[in-house]
Amino acid sequence: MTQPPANRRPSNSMVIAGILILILAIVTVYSAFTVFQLPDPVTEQGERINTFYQPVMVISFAVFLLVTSALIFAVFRYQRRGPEIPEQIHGSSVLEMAWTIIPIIILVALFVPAVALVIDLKTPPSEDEADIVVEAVGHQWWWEFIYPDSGVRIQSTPPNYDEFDPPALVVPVGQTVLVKVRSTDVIHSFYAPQTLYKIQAVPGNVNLLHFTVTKAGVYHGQCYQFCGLRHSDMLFVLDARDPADYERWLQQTRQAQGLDDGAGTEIAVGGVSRDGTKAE
Ligand SMILES: [Cu+2]
Repeated sequence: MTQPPANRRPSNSMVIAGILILILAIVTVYSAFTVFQLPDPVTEQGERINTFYQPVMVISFAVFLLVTSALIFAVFRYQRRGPEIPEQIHGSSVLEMAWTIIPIIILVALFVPAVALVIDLKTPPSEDEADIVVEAVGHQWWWEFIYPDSGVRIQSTPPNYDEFDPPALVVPVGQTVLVKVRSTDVIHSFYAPQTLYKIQAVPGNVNLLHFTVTKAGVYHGQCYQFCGLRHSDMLFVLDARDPADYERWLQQTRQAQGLDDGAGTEIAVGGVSRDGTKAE
């Protein structure tokens, strides 16, 4: 079964290698454009994360494709066909420099923007700088939202799971929201996938998360840390509205919760007035 040396047609094994590499390339490219895409970001921070993620994914997939293709090629091309020992090569300065320097360049090029992004995400605005401050409190097993400026509380008691309507974290579009995430019992994780940034709710700790929603809409959210029997019921929605709509909702909710005097005047609990300015 030895191949004649002057055979111009590729050997069967090289045809198989070529087919495998082609399948690998198709699957890799298809995956990159589909299952490896992030949810559509709806916050400024999420858009920044996605902008960074795309080149990281392209580089990762290119390296994966290159290395795996080379491996498949080597397995088929250099399989043992006879008793003879192939040419023995001990080291190549050019190759070794290349596979050292190129990864260093790639890693440094990714490290710098990654650090800048992480610093940005990990540097929340102060409560005065933020337009809206909300507390997200994890309970076994529901989320409670508290608007400390106005006293509004959403889902302050355990929900009726038989007719469960996920509590809404209502926020205005285009304004900086500071979420103070905490827990009253075990560790939970606060995440609306389209923000692309999750944070844990840890008992005894307040973790800060900030975002500015860019597109009005109602977005799915849930607990992402297994926290007990009804973990899967720990749903919420991020309801992002135009600022005027948000103010209307806040006013109506204050009235419904008996926090407003009903006469349309500013109330002593302080907080957000009807025109959106913050009372100090
Ligand atoms: Cu949970």
